[in-house]
Amino acid sequence: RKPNLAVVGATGAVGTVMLGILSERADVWGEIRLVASARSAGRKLIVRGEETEVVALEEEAFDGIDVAMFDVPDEVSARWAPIAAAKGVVVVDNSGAFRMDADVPLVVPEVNPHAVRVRPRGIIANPNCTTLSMIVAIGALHAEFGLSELIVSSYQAVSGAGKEGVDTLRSQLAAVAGTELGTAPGDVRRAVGDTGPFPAPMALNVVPFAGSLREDGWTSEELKVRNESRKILGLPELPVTATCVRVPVITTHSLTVHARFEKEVTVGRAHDILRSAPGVVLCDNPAEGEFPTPADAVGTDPTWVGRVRRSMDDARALELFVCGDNLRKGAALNTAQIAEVVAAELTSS
Ligand code: 11C
Repeated sequence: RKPNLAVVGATGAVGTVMLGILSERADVWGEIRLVASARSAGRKLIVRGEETEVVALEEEAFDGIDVAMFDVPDEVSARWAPIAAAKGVVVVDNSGAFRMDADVPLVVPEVNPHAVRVRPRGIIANPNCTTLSMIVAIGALHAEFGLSELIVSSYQAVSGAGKEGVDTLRSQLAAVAGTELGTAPGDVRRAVGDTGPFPAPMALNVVPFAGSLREDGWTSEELKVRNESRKILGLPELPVTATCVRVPVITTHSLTVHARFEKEVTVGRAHDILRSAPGVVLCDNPAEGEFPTPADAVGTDPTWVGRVRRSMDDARALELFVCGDNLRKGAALNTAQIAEVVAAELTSS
């Protein structure tokens, strides 16, 4: 029989994208049960073309379920994922609650699909969207050249901060549209007023801070990029430096990447690798104005890569620009891909 799936957090920003993805992809599921907070229970949502009633998150919601995807805040996953796992459900969790747990694999199916099989807690973690927006391309280059250092800067979309982030940018853009704001210190800040979930205005601005402040001036987001990249690539000592910046883009994270390798690199070979890597699209012809941008990549599945250059002072280093939809590959799509690997395993066993 086909395994039964629960989507926990079905009404949220990522959950909504998930229902679309489950409706588009090859259908490997028996029942799809939609689960959300008691407040959303009773709502009817469409998945696979069928109206489906949302049930409340309680222990019975996992009865008869084989695989559960969690797209909920960290504290909700921390509480409920172990409850589901204790009932024999394989949990694929998109929160930060378990990613660095040594007994929880952190999986990107194009990079480390084998890791899915070793899950002593019955939980598999999905990486943070910033890591996911670059790691498929980096993993492909690592397999060929052997990665020895990563230095990245992110250009993160406001939907990474959820619906509140999107609403904040939209209302700020409305406040500045058609004005001459952005020409005097503080004029944008005064005009937009409340900065919502961000520490500074997002309209007509870039903000060098995402997540929360941690030790020595690093942000949680920067530490996630470092720790998660190391775990996914299986390189626990890899030097990784990230600077995470929020930009006025609705959806699709971008990153500039300086990647240093064990072997000498050429742009031609890097192009060949990226062109043939599953999940990657090479878009690199700057003479014709061809490079990825969030406005073009949004709503698509692959990691888009362009502006590939060999570093001028280092024959072992590449510079790249990557874009990935933070709600699709950065969240819902990768979770769905992991769940499909589990479904194939359950179906064949
Ligand atoms: C952001 N990357 O753009 C974050 C959102 O660890 O899953 C996702 C946070 C996480 O703000």
